[in-house]
Amino acid sequence: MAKITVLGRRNSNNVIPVMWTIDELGLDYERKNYGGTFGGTSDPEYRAINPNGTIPAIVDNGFPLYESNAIVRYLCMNYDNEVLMPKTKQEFAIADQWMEWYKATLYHVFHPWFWSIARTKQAEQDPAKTRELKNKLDRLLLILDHHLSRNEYITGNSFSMGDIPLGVAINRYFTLNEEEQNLAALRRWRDLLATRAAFKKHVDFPFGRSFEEFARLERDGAAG
Ligand SMILES: N[C@@H](CCC(=O)N[C@@H](CS)C(=O)NCC(=O)O)C(=O)O
Repeated sequence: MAKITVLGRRNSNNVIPVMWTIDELGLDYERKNYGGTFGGTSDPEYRAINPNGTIPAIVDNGFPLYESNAIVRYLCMNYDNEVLMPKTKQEFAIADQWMEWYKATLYHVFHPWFWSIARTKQAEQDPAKTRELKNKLDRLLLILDHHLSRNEYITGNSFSMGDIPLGVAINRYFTLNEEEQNLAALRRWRDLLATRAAFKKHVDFPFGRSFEEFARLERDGAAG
């Protein structure tokens, strides 16, 4: 089996799900640093692979692909090891539904909220705006919490690809909200995911809980 090339820095919210997936599937890979302080995403060679100039992208035996959720699904469909691929078409549809819900609904609130506290200098933060975003985010997360109060994992009893992209975002949520008392089912699920070796390797590392910490991590080369 040829080596898969992943293009993207290791601390990106959208690269991490791809790395987690590759590890669960036991695939041979190399990762090249692109994006953030590494740059490279405007190079013509990169744009030929991903004309959006965003990370991640992969090249699998000459086949280029971008959009992190699409990459996760492609890898599962192509290299299923009976861990990540949902067992039935309906379970696949549920996993897919939640992956889409993450990108199409949650991300539009999660990302500005995350940016407002973890990627904005302390002096430039707007606490009222952050609170408003957090309230919106928590209302959305109640929907996922309700689902997980009745299901051990996203598709039911088994871990699957559906747990991966959301698992990365929810881990960041709880890392930034250690005192959070609500969303108990969501926390239980995050803690369950955190026991997986691939989670420990690709998700559970400092991502920078503040702009200042992020800048320090970047300086120390933690992104690569
Ligand atoms: N919908 C895209 C979003 C990709 C995206 O926005 N990636 C961010 C990183 S999380 C990016 O490319 N940022 C610019 C950079 O890192 O240079 C996906 O899921 O792959």
